[in-house]
Amino acid sequence: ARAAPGVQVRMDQLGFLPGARKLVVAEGGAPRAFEVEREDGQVVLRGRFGPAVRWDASGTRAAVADLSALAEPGRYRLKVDGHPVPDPLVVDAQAHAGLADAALKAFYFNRAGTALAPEHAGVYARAAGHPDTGVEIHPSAATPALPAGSVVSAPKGWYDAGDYNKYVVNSGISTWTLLAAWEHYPRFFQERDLGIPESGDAVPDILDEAWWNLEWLLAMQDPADGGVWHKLTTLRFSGMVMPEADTARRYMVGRGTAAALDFAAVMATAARVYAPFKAHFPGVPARMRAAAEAAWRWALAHPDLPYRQPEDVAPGAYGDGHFDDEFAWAAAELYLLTGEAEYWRAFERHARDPGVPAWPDVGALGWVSLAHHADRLPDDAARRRVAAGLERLAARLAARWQASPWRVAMQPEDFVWGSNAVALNQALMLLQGYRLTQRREYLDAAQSQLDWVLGRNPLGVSFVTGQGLRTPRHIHHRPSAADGIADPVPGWLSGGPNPGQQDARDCQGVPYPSKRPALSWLDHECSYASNEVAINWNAPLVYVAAALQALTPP
Ligand code: G3I
Ligand code: 9MR
Repeated sequence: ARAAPGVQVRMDQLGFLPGARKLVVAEGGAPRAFEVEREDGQVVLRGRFGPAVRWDASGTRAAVADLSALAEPGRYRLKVDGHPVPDPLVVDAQAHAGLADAALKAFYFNRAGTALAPEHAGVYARAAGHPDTGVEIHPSAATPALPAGSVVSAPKGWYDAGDYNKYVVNSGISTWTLLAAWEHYPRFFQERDLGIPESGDAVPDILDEAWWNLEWLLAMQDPADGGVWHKLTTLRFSGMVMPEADTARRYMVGRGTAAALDFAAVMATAARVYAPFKAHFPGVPARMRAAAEAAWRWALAHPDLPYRQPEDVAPGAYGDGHFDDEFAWAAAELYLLTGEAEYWRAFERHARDPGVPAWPDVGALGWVSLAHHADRLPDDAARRRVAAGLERLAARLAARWQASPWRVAMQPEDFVWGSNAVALNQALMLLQGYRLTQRREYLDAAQSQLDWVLGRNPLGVSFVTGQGLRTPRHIHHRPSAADGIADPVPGWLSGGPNPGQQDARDCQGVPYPSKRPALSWLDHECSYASNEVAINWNAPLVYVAAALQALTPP
């Protein structure tokens, strides 16, 4: 949004909560003064921009203005050095509520093994695909009890991303993040109505949605020995077709330590979270506890078994060779569920200081659960250690935010495949710092991270389909590409800028605009490395949108 010649003003395109820290960024030039006008032309706020500072990740200069004094809901006009900014400035008491709903509804749109009805999916209604009732055991997953070629059933679950496969490792962190959102902000989610088939039943929609995936996850465990299959997949990626048109044979591929422990962690979390709803969910929590314990025992017997992608399997490896973080996470959740000292000792043995979570790095998830249930920890020393670990991380991220020309904790090296989710998982960890200390700067920094993905970035794009003024149109998402509808399926977070450009060969003739970390994004279907969507990226979007809506003081 251009203001003065050469100056672009970037801000959160969904608007600000009345009580939020409200930062906007002007890029290019050296803007000085701003004013904010009401729709009737009356000036309600005047102020000055900070200095214009160059940022390596974008190669441009940015200046920040703080409009936090603007607390009255409404639509305003921002002027920079007298020039009106085209985008409206919005203050809205529900600024992030619809975003949280849409981001959660996206999971419904990615349900496998079911038709989406028009009353729930609107124009995105579609036929069922991938029943997954006859899944073949691949040689990489064979055991004496289930040799290669035998057939098992594992229906439901969410498609991982823009592809149609189902991967335990990535599903684990995604499901946990939704369950954590519920545990931390129950009042927010209790009131939401997503318009999914289960809406209106005795259970909050977020738990109904997560249940769809948990049922599948349960079926990914080999009942014979507690081992967990790494993934359920075709041997090659399908074309860009609708689910029902992808009829290639599906396989259980691999077994490994990461899948078993991620599974154990999520099942232990679910046993805890769903316990109050056990009348509604058959066999909970006993079934999940047993599944978690069996997977844990399997992992103890196979403590260092990385997933290795077989030669004849192309899709998503989600391979990871370091298991301390998975052990720490599973141990933490199993400790909270059972209170058994064995699990606490395992947590202490494996836990490293928490970092920003990602699918290969899940240690922090255990810390977050422990902090939320601090009353269940063995003693005060344990409580202090957990709180201090989370606070140190929040302080580190807040310092980066404070020092950044864009007021964002993202560093040039954070621009990896799925960088928008890095930004949101940074926010998730800042929010843990805020929940522990009530230090306002942690909340403000988390807000900035959400602002970043919603438009306060050098591309001026709000990266969530259908949420904002300039949003992705051509995500790498098979249903969005194949359904014949111009608008992509709504509520999906695009992966975001990624200078790795690992899709360059598939995007020949569609050049990326830039190699700069924060600019390397392509709104084209070919760009799975910058414009795909994924459940593990949408989950922290749900969490952060709900958290800011719930935690920001009025
Ligand atoms: O582990 C190395 C690290 O040691 C190194 O410092 C770093 C430098 O770039 O790279 C790290 O590996 C990266 C790996 O993710 C782990 O973070 C790779 O470069 C990077 O290419 C890899 O990207 C993953 C991508 O699949 C390719 O495997 C993404 O994280 C992951 O989100 C993405 O997931 C795909 C699934 O495979 C298939 N379904 C869609 C989904 C989303 O695109
Ligand atoms: O569609 C696939 C996407 O989900 C993955 O993230 C990506 C990387 O593993 O691969 C995509 O599939 C492409 C394949 O890797 C190469 N040929 C083109 C495929 C689809 O455009």
